[in-house]
Amino acid sequence: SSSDSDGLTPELEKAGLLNKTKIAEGGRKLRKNWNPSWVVLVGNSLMFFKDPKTQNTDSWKPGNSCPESSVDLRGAQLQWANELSSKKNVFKLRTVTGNEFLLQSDTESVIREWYSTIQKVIDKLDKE
Ligand code: I3P
Repeated sequence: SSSDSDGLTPELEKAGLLNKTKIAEGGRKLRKNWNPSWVVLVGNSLMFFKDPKTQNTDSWKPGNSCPESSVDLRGAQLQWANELSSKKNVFKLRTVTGNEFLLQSDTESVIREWYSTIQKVIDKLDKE
């Protein structure tokens, strides 16, 4: 990997485009607002960036890559949640702070890989 496991630079585990909506903030239900999001899993954090295709080019440059939001995966919970959406291939991510997100891909293999990669990080953190 690019970080060479130096113990200081978090490992880039995975990155890709998913559909995302936040459905709760601190346990309070929110109205869904699905949007494509560039999702990056680095170390213990899942970071959400604007879809590079829909934003202006200036805001997607190296060094100008501040995430829209970031989720700490320590203590987080994942579950398949097809009952929570009319879309297929949906899972729910719940943080310890009671923020809930749905993540979705039309491609089943894509969403399965994300689920298992995030679950592995959560499991690793649970053992620490
Ligand atoms: C919502 C929108 C969402 C839909 C949600 C609707 O309507 O159509 O896409 O979620 O369904 O309420 P609005 O734009 O008026 O807020 P899914 O696409 O995940 O089904 P829901 O209320 O049953 O969650």
